[in-house]
Amino acid sequence: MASRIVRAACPHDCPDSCALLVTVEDGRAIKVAGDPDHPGTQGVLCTKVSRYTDRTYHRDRLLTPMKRVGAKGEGKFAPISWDEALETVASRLSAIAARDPQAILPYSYAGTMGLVQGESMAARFFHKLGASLLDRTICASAGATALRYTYGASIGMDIEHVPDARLIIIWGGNPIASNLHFWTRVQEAKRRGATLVAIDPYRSLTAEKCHRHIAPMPGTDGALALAIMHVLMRDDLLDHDYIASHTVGFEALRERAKAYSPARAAELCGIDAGDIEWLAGLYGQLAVRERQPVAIRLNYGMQRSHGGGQAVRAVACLPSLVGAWRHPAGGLQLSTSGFFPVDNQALQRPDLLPGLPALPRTVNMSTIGDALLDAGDGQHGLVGPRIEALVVYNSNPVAVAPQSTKVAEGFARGDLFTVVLEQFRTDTADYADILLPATTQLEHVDVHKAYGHTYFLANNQAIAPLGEAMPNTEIFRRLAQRMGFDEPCFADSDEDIAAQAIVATDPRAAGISWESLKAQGWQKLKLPAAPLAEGGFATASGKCEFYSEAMRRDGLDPLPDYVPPYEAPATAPELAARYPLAMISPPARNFLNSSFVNVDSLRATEGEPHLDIHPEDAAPRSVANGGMVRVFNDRGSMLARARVTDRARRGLVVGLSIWWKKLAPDGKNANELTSQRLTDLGRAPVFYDCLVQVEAVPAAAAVPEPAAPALSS
Ligand SMILES: Nc1nc2c(c(=O)[nH]1)N[C@H]1C(S)=C(S)[C@@H](COP(=O)(O)OP(=O)(O)OC[C@H]3O[C@@H](n4cnc5c(=O)[nH]c(N)nc54)[C@H](O)[C@@H]3O)O[C@H]1N2
Ligand SMILES: Nc1nc2c(c(=O)[nH]1)N[C@H]1C(S)=C(S)[C@@H](COP(=O)(O)OP(=O)(O)OC[C@H]3O[C@@H](n4cnc5c(=O)[nH]c(N)nc54)[C@H](O)[C@@H]3O)O[C@H]1N2
Ligand SMILES: [Mo]
Repeated sequence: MASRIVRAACPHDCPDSCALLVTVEDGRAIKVAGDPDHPGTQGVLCTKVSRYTDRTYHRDRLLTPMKRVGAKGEGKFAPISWDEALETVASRLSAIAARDPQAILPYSYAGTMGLVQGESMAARFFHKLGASLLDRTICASAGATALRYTYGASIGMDIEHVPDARLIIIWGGNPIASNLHFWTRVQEAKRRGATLVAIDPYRSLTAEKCHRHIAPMPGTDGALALAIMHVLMRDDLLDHDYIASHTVGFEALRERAKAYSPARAAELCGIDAGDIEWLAGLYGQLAVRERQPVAIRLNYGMQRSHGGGQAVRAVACLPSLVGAWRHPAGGLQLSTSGFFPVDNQALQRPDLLPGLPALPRTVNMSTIGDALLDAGDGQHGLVGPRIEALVVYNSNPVAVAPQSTKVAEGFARGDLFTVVLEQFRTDTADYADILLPATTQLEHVDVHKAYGHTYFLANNQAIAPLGEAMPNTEIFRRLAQRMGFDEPCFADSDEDIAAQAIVATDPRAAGISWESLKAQGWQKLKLPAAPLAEGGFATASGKCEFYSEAMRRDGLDPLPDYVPPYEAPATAPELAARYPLAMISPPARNFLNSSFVNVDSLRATEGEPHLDIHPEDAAPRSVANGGMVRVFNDRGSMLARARVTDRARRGLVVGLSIWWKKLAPDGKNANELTSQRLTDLGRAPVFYDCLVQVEAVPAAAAVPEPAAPALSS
């Protein structure tokens, strides 16, 4: 049998961006493995992507264009030709654009992280059209904004050095589930004697394997970080040289931190002051007195509350106070994406926007529910005309966007023209007027950067597209042609686009090109081992800005502070009286956001939607382990199977996510409960700033069958 190995890249939204080796036999992909030579991947894949062929060859793959024949949301479609599909979309969009192109909104996120199948041809198309711009805030913008003000970009330490760290603080992350290849390195550090600390309200798979677990209430990390600073300053555990040479605003920060004694922070966070003293003491002692590497893996958990931006800013200041950046294995990593010289101008062609400098309006993806329900009168916060057409690709907003009752209500609008490009009939696809079949990663070309390491990766096409599926690029290329867009960039092939993605003149990309990547699979950026040892930050001052003049100019608090959650007893006592439990809904290990929920073997491992609740919160509610519960607040409700466990601290309930609504017993998921309020920085969602109440569902009240039949088999 003719067998060959194709070098590819995992497309999913995960810091690990693995290098793949795809075995193809007679035109069929039979195996997807991790590249043993790639230092990040080390030949190991997560359970999800090791079964990637189950995704590509899934019985429910969308393989022809379709039009809706039932009610919106019902999921009834009939196949149509590509010709009819493209003609319908082009003529509807043209008619709307003739009145006001801003009434058209593209909605996309990171279904694929590829630079080609993400925002390249699609962005060119919508720019040329003059459609509304999308503010892509749903995941990382609170922390990215905080890092930009503090360090100038999303940059940090290289995790390949983590095995040398002596202390590793995993702060608001669950790498065993969401950053597996980082965890491998942490285990190596542990074997070499490092101390591991998890800061997480929940005893996650990761937290239980750390030496110490500190469990603050969600959204209180800013207070904890300021109290650590307080101790470092009080006890003079500071790198005075680093502070003098590479930071600005130390005295102002000292004043701010004075207000956060360990005792006060302990009360705000719901933890022991002794834990704060211990952690700050160890961090300062190792870094300053012993000059040993101390690392912080800062993640997304803490960003999803009102004060998520400022919390990241406060934590991000710590390594500069103790000079942790001096060592390759010290410092902090939230994201490495800012290191990559990617040519977004070439990929996305913002110069095609009509009428510069008057840009089209921008719509925040995190408040898509309200935006769709706005009649164009601003009553729901939309600026500008009513949204008349929505084109969704690389995203499943009906499942993943906050306050999804509103999102679904918006998608159900009879006068909204909705196009969805998808691999599967997701909760969102069910609302499409026109549903277009997209290829999976094995069927198209792409080039990838990463946010957890510093390698560019190539994704060579392994197999021909299945059925009539097409890459996103090809769909937008054909639409552009139908709309009469004749700029040469609309004729670029996917390989042309891949070649345009890398800024060849940037020294970090020396020796890296699409041609070399294609052949080698992956190449590491040229960066020093400790890129921030000598400061050189991308801020206006070139330093780490404890005090940010840019923030002051932008009308923000120039110093890090603790911004409490919207929904907590201290800030919303009346609400907390009715809904006394804080709910978080972080990723389940076997799902990738809402991707893979429809892969039977992975869904079987997760079982059904669960709610973890502490025994002392369960008892007064007569909630039994294994019993059904209803979780509710003023926004909505969902059913889940209770797990009575002290993994959830008192006052907290945890519903691992993100379930497809139609595969849940009541057709609902955690986003029925979340709100559309936004973070202090970056206009990001506050998924984990959410008060609820929980009640037992009597066994007699039979659990309804799944709202929609399980997918056809
Ligand atoms: N298997 C799997 N991997 C994934 C994903 C997935 O869905 N599944 N999603 C990917 C994506 S898009 C992202 S953004 C990342 C997200 O992955 P992470 O950065 O790890 O972030 P979360 O999973 O949101 O939360 C991680 C931990 O933060 C805790 N947490 C919640 N609220 C707080 C808080 O206020 N403070 C603190 N200190 N901790 C808190 C949660 O209990 C959870 O254990 O993972 C990526 N990787
Ligand atoms: N309650 C709660 N909600 C959350 C979160 C949470 O922790 N809790 N996490 C939030 C976070 S961090 C994020 S990043 C968002 C994630 O939200 P999304 O980025 O929307 O991620 P997915 O849910 O995985 O949906 C991606 C979709 O893209 C499709 N897709 C994949 N590749 C392609 C392609 O090449 N072409 C096309 N056309 N489609 C493709 C997949 O089939 C999938 O349905 O969710 C957010 N929502
Ligand atoms: Mo994310």
